[in-house]
Amino acid sequence: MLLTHATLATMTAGYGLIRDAAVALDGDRIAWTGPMADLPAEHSGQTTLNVQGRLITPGLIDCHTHAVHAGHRAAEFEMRLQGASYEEIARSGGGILSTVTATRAASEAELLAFALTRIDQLMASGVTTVEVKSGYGLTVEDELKMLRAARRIPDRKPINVLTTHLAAHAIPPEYKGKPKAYISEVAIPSLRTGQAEGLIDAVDAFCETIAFSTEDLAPLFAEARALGLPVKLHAEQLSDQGGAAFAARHGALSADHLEYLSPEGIAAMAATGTVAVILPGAFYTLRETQLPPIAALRAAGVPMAVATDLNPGSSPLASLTLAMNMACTLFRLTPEEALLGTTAHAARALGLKDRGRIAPSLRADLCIWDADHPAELSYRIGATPLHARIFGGLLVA
Ligand code: DI6
Ligand code: FE
Repeated sequence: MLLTHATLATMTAGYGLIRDAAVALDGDRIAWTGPMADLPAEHSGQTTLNVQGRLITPGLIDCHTHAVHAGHRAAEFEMRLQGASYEEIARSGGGILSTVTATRAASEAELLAFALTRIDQLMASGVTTVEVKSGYGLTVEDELKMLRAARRIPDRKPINVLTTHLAAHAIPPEYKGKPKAYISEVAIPSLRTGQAEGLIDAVDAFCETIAFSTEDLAPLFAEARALGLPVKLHAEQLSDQGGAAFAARHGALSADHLEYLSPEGIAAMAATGTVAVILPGAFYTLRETQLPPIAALRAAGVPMAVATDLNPGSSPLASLTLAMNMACTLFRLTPEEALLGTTAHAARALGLKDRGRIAPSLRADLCIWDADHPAELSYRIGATPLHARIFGGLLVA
């Protein structure tokens, strides 16, 4: 296929904007891109789609979601509106643990069906690659069930899925007060089995007073590295636990949330090239007031990604373009940073080198937007100006 008359945001250097551009595809790869005037003759005979000046960007990448889970937590939303905090709800056995109860009761097929609705919503905002975490099973079998459900999503929808093992998300009631035993008896065994079954792309954990300390997590991250799996971490979301620096010491792909990130954490991330994944949906939902240190991350040259954190508790947000809007308005990212955050930098947060930009040999995952400038994607609130997606070289709408 040959796409012509496009406004192209290649995301190769900033927006990498090219007007009157063409993109030639070869199977599921990009073969050529540049100004139409420079189109090599070999591509001019291909099946042509004239996009009539519309904006084309790389397919968006949502690099942090909990899209596989059962149930919802609208009752907690009401409790928070009456003054209860996220931590209070978690400590009284609600929060993540209420989703654990619902997820344990669901079958793999049910979890897949629940996820597909959410995946449809993400795709409608332009997502072509999504990361999905486990973390609501908290037994070996239930964690594997979540990962298997996530891995089945691409059989049903035109989207790429990367799966992250997040057994260290919360301490289940049967291990209350025994985080180290939970890590050695559930988290590590589920990691080993999941890796043996080829179900895991990365390992994540929740480092927080209501979850795990860096000391609890050290054996899990050591095991991940022994298995050759990259790590990432929910760090400094509600308090500064030194999580980002701990993650960076383990060569983490990303540290995520980061509202309470310290200067030392920023320096550690900058030194290892760890991506800062910012999650404005959780900030918004929890009415957090501590802003992540965006200006300092920018000054230190830490790449920033933006994701939905789609989950039933702290971020029931299923639009990646709305996450971009929130990142700009709440956190003062520029629209260019927001789009880099859902393309090139999101790919990096997942360790992917074959997508997130428009350039020869990369995957032909693209979005065609009813927009003429990329800033429009962040500027609109809850609008989905998506015209069509191209997934693996095929027009999938
Ligand atoms: N931080 C979050 O924002 C999500 N997980 C985490 O560690 C919330 C998950 C939930 O509340 O269900
Ligand atoms: Fe999360």
